Amino acid sequence: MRTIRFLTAGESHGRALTGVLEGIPSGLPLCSDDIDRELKRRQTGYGRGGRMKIESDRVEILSGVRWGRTIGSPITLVIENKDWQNWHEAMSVDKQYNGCIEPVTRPRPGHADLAGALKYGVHDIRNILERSSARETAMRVALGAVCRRFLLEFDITVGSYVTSIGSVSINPQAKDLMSLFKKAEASPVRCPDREASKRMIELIDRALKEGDSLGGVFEVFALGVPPGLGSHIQWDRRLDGRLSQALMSIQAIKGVEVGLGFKMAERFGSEVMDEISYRHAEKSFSRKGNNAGGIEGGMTNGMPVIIRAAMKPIPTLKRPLKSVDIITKKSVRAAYERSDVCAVPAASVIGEAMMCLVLADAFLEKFGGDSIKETKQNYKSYLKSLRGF
Ligand code: EPS
Repeated sequence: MRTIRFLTAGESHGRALTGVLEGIPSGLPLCSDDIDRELKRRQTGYGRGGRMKIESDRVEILSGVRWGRTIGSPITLVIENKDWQNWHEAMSVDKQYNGCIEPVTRPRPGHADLAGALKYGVHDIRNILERSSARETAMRVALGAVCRRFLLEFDITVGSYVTSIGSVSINPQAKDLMSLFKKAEASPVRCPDREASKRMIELIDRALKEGDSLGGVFEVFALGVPPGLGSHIQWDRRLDGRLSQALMSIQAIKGVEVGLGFKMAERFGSEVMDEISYRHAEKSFSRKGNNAGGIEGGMTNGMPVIIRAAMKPIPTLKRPLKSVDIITKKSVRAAYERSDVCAVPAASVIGEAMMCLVLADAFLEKFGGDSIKETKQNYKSYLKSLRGF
């Protein structure tokens, strides 16, 4: 990331999650409702465990905003963990509580547990799992919501929908991404197809009954993105690479595709390239299809940006898999603490947040500006130059 930088901090059962976001220009209207709305979207979704009944995430803005507008300084956000009241001794920073809770010694296959314990030299896996937990994504969504608010000033909107959970999948053909999004917003599993939603819910119920878990696939899109974000000139400037990294960094994501993705590799070139035409009336180039997912040569091409991500099933299983106790070295079953059965609907909202963070960064890289007014002037002049191209 270049113009936008951010860090998150906080443990899953610690006192709070904290985030610092730097690079948002001054003058952007921003209030906690803009962020809380997104936090709420992340918390809904069929298949979550008991924790979501405890948490009702709300943000507090600690810096970077004055009288409802950003002032250009780092924006600090805090989300308190309500579950902290049950964990304040077990997760205390104070050494007097040392040993007040049994250490976690049975690593879960597929989780960060064992690799983290080996790497950080700890014999209590809690020191690893507390930070590797997807609880951290609440803060990513909060930071992404600030970027979403920024993108809105430029009529860029970001949405998502779930296309599969376990073996139940849909192949959305609709060209109107916004209508898919609206339907997904009304579905408990964020799937635009009502029939498939029902089957997904049934499958989640089955997994719950069997002490198992499920993954799935979701698509994130951005509308209104101008051509020219990202660049072909260097590997780390390519927007598809930057978006892929951002999506892949979400806990449990194992695959990312841009546009037609892997399917493109199965076809002839003549079948998959999006042919170019020119609309004289509007003085703009256009495409019939969007197999490229809005990105060519690492740059946006003016079509909707579409990226797809695959989430593996959650590794915390009620019917635990075989593992080894890291102290006794004896064969055991992995540890189980309350967990989600399926978090794909939530992951799609997190995917939107990551898309917002990357697009805001690429947008500011291209148009600059220390105030929203300045960024808007720069943007307007670029759009004018495109019409005169
Ligand atoms: C998570 C395990 C569960 C999830 C948690 C992520 O938490 P707990 O162990 O406290 O029951 O609910 O997700 C969240 C708390 C959240 O806000 O998304 C894990 O191990 O990754």
